[in-house]
Amino acid sequence: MKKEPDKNIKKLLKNGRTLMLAYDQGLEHGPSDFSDKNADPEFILEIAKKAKLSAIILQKGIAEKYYDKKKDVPLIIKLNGKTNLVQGEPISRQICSVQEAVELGAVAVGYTIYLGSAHESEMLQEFGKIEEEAHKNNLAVIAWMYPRGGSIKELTPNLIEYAARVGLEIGADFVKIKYTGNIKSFSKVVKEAGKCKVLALGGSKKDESHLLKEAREIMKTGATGMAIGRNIWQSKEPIKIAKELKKIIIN
Ligand code: FBP
Repeated sequence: MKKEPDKNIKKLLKNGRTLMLAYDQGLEHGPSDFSDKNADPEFILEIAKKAKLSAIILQKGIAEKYYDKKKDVPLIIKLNGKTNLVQGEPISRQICSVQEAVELGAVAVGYTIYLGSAHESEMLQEFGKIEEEAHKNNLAVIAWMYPRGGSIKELTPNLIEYAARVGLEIGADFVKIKYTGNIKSFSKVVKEAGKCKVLALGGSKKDESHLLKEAREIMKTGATGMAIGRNIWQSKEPIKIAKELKKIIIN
């Protein structure tokens, strides 16, 4: 039975494209990412609203206390997460239910899979259950596909292609994945993902002209957009850079 996540997928797209703002780094990296300003979730929600971004990605705690579905941009709830305090093979387990995401007003849920980790099978299995439940509830599903762990020696374009393909195989509507660094190889990533839409992630703060150049390249590959955080909200002028990115990605 094909359910109706399509309606919610459409809410994330304009001209078939999207620019999502990620703000789950407080869990993933801790306060080292933050300044006095951007440690405040209200500051981030304002950026998303003023730049009219496609969606905001939050963990449930921030959503519960700060997100207002009547005023804010569409919500994506990250269902798993971990700190960077634990060593060893990466694993990120579910810490929020699909039902909670529905109640918070989410249009989509996100889940990170560390492909290649010794714990890969646990994350794939958990994702499978989440994907089924989310789609039954008409939510879109975004897979953060991050090849990581002892068996991953180097994040090559072939590996990124593989990760994108896994996203299609396991039922994700979108995969969030690292840009390979050139149009030719990322076009292959997009091709492998088929009808699963490809979002490029941002990474740590980079020079803004380089970021915009990458965005232009990414959008030449058939990718659907970007889901980025620090490169917007760590900028001295977050709304300006968000609007510039939006112009390139969405028009
Ligand atoms: P950034 O654009 O700031 O890199 O955010 C994207 C993101 O996937 C976040 O959703 C997540 O918190 C973070 O990157 C994970 O980063 P890491 O690469 O350190 O695991």
